[in-house]
Amino acid sequence: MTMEIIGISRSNFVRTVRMVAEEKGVPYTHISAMPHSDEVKAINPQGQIPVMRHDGLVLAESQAIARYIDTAFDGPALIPTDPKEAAPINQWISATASGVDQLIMRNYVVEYAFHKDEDGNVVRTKIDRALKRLPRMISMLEDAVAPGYLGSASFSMADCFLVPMLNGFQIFPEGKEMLENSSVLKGYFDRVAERASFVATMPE
Ligand SMILES: N[C@@H](CCC(=O)N[C@@H](CS)C(=O)NCC(=O)O)C(=O)O
Repeated sequence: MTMEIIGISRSNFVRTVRMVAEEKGVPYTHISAMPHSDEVKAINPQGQIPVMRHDGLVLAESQAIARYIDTAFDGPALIPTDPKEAAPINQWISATASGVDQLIMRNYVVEYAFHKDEDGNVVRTKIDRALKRLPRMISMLEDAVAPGYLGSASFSMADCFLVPMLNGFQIFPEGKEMLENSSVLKGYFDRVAERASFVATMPE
């Protein structure tokens, strides 16, 4: 059975696991479904996307799905097999999927996109708080991508986690400005954005 990746294309974590599948050359069907829809809750009672179905296996959590795709199929390894080379990649997968996602996506991008008052204006409380903390995080990421990719000189699964977040970040004004003022991070983003896996997973 062809693997099914379930969740709307606008979700950064759905894009991450789709990028992993694209990088590996693994065929999959993308099924668009909102968080908390019946189709998603049938697999993940928490209602979060992405979820996945493959060959009798149903799975939630982007890290678990990405690691399954990376290890169950042929294709280039997205986490090095050498433990010392894998360690920083695993560190950055964990950091992006937790703290970086929380600040960039939940407290900035998602607030901009979805948190509106009754007149349709963006509610800026969390955004303004996030803006105070974002420069430090952007500076940390700027240092982390200095070798060429996130924590490494080679493309890896960690980049599949970070780049969909940066893509959301640069849609909104302060995010765009911060990225443009961070030349190393911007160069990194532009480089990864040229990859076929990024182009093929563009949100609809
Ligand atoms: N730990 C989860 C987080 C997934 C997540 O936050 N997905 C978002 C969309 S990008 C979602 O489903 N949000 C709805 C919610 O949290 O209720 C994972 O890594 O898969």
